Amino acid sequence: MTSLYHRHAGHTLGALLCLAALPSLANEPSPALATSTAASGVLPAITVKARRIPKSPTSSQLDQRKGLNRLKAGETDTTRLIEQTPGVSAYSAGGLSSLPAIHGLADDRVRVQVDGMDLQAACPNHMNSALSYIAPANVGEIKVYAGITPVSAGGDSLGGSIQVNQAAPRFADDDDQPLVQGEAGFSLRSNGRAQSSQLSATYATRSLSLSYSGVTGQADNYRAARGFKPAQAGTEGGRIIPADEVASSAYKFINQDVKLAWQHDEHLLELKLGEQHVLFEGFPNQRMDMTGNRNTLVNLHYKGDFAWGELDARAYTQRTHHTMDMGPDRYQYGTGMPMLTRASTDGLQLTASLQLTPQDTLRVGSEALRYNLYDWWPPVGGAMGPRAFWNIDNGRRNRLGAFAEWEASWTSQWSSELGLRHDIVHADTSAVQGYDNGLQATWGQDASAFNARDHAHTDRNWDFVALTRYRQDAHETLELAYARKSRSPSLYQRYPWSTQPMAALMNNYVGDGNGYIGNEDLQPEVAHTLSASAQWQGADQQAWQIKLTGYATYIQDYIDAQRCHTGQCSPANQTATSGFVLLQYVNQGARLHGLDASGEVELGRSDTWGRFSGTALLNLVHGQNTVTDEPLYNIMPVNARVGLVHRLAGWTSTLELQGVQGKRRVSAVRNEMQTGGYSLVHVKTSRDWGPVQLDMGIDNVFNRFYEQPLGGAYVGQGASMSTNTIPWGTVVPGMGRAMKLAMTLRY
Ligand SMILES: [Cu+2]
Repeated sequence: MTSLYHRHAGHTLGALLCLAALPSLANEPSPALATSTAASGVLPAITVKARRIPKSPTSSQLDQRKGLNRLKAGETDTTRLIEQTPGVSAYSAGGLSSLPAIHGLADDRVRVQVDGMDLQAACPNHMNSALSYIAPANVGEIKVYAGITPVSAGGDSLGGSIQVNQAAPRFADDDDQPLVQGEAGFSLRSNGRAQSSQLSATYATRSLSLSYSGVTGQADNYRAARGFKPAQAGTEGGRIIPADEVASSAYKFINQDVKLAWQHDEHLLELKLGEQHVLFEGFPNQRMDMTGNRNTLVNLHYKGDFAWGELDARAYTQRTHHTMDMGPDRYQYGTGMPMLTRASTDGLQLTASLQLTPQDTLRVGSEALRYNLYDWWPPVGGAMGPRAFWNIDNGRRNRLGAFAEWEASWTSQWSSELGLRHDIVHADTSAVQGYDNGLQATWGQDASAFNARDHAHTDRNWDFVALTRYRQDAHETLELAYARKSRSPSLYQRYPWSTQPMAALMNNYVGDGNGYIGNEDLQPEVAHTLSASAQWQGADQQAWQIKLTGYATYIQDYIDAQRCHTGQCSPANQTATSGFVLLQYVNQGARLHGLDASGEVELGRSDTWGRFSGTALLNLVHGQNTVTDEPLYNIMPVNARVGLVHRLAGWTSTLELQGVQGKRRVSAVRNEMQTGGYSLVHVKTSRDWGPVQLDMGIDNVFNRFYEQPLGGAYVGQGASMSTNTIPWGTVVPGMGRAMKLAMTLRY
């Protein structure tokens, strides 16, 4: 019997039927349980009615069957893999690390788990975001909960959850013949001369599996479709940067992973070791670049099936050393401007799923997370010395959470989910200092004011989810849900303390070029979301399907920003209607509502011409600050994609039209820039011969110029260290035409 985790075999049907009766969270049979039960050769004698409840319309899963391999080809930014998932958009950042947004809530407001680990950025600009730690080549599966997130996948987050996992370990079918598998591939992109390559190998017996994978990639700065700023040198006496070149957008990285897995009967134990080294990553919407990031991960995971249910346990640890400085396209000021971050994350998770009755599943779990951050800027002389500037010294943000989730299947049509979760989030930090506390007006006063107060904060957050699902028949599923979700402020919202403009400018993770100052009095954000979804599909799922989700969220104490009016902030800063400004985080309120629609329809099929289908995706989101009555910052305007897909003899070809409305609703407090509407055409084709996969494509076929609505302010070259020494008013443009080629060999 084929063992494991990568294949559903037909003769595990008995086990699958049993599982199908258990309305598991994702409503998908667990291959682990299925195959290991079958592998033991004895199918349990359980009499149940197979009652398969369809997947929730608000969750999306991307895997090999859904064309993940084609999306991955040539991509180096994992967030971009989910850009076509309903409800998802992405803040632009560096070439490896866009920040995901779900229903207008981005970054820290989305819970991101990489291989089950809660990772977070350790940088005042969020350069090393959670998803930047896994290269697309290593991704085996992505699950996105848009909006309503079960409490087991939530906690300390508002917008939704993204779970990205490597491929499950593979084992040999029998003892005599070990499994030897591997993959090698490369990709090229014309724009920015990007290239990447990957290599992976697995050796496995029936019970042991050992894998290695390495991915490396690099790119030069990319080009927009036309000039968008004057051609001039970026650094003192440096080369002239052409008018269409997006400075500080190059990157270079190496990721390596080793995985060891052991299986015995219904038990699986996995140990993953990962090391990521980013040698350089430019950030055109930040005032500095990442000049190095070393990240080490150790991830131990156990999963077992017992008579009473399933147990899942995980322990992991992460160490990050991050350095920022002025990249080659910026002023060096004679000394550069080093900024260092060191962070550690340690996590423990334990979840048990209990099958109370054939109709009821109870899931209980607990999680502990310890996060520790040091962020300091070594002295460079002048007013920036003789000591180091401590932005956050020994910042701590620890979390302890527990949840219970009950899924019940009432009739063959009605099912429900109820979840309750409690998280205690404790944050604290040590005293700070400026470069020279003797310079009272510049560093000393702000530092003294910060050091005079207590920095410990303990938040007790409650989450609650209630969901009911009605499945009319195989063709129609309706879902109605309410969720209350809470999130405590991050360290970078609470603790950055300096109102000195340069220091404040360094604390910015939204890419708008402004400076930000923390606020110790912030309260946790609490979101109330009402969501209604429907999914309809034809008898043959390939014939057609439509998914619709409408939602409304009200967020109490939403953390927005107000103009800084204390310390060194000038009176002019409070009234400026253009230019970059200094802001301070503040609790206000927000209301968001929107609609995601997606669908697929078969247009025609013939033996000679193959199969034609059409795909469509539409996202609408509207966000308003309820205190200032202003639009929220960085809300994606109405956007749609329409695709024509052709499949014939192993070829899959796509012609796609992407349309985005202009961004007219902007946040005045941030002097957010408007962007114009645009439409782009992309084509690609992929041929899968089994052992060989070939991908070719052209993005932005007609080389249209466009401003990215979530691209942020262009501050990628020149004298980026002071507030308005670089021109305000330029949005980071999207990439001009790019030809792509990727080839993957599997053995
Ligand atoms: Cu950084």
